[in-house]
Amino acid sequence: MKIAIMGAMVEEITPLLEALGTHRKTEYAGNVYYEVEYKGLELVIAYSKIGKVFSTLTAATMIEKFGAEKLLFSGVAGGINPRLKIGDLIAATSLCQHDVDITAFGHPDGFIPEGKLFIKSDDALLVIAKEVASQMDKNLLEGVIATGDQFVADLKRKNWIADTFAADALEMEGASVAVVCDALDVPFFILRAISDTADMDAGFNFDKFLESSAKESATFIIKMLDKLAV
Ligand code: 4EZ
Repeated sequence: MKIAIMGAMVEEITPLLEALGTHRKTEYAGNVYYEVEYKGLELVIAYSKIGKVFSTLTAATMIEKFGAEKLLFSGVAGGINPRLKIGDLIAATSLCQHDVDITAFGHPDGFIPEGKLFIKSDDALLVIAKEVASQMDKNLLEGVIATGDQFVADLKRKNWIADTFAADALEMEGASVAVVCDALDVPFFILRAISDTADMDAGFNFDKFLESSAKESATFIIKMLDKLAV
């Protein structure tokens, strides 16, 4: 089984590479892809760079060039749901693009004709995540993740995204990865640990908690690999 694990920033994949050991490096299309064998699983790991465009390229490359049959995303996010504190984990049940706006033509926010407003994550991977959470005695919130090409550090924008999409967290890559995986029929799972709460302190908190929250997410992903390996 070949599994892709991606992040957006180098900080999001470094704890994975450190834990998983020696890897083969391939440079392709402006990114570095690391191939590792772990407990009989063939893994391809990469960070895309930030945002929907770069994450689309990386997800598609992992599937089309490297042959990934499942895709796991590990990273950090801004929390919306008040139950999410910094360091807490959220697994996306579905994802949407909060910055898509062709409402001038009567379409709802986030909707593109012939696309889907919300893309659902793979149920089997969510089941595995719940098993891992209970084994680790960790809280794992499941909910909607809203994606857009904006670092949200503004209460008005955050509340608009919360109200419009009933979103629990927001970030900049999940929905674009979901579009790729959905189109190519690859089961996917998007995990994020909260680094900030998308308010006026977001920039400061993001810098402060990026590393520790990225590690929370990566540690959880490795436990999921342990389950996928058996
Ligand atoms: C994007 N990622 C942040 C990239 C920040 C700084 C150089 C996650 C994220 C996020 N995205 C954490 N907090 C966020 C927020 N408040 N808004 C958007 O996936 C790059």
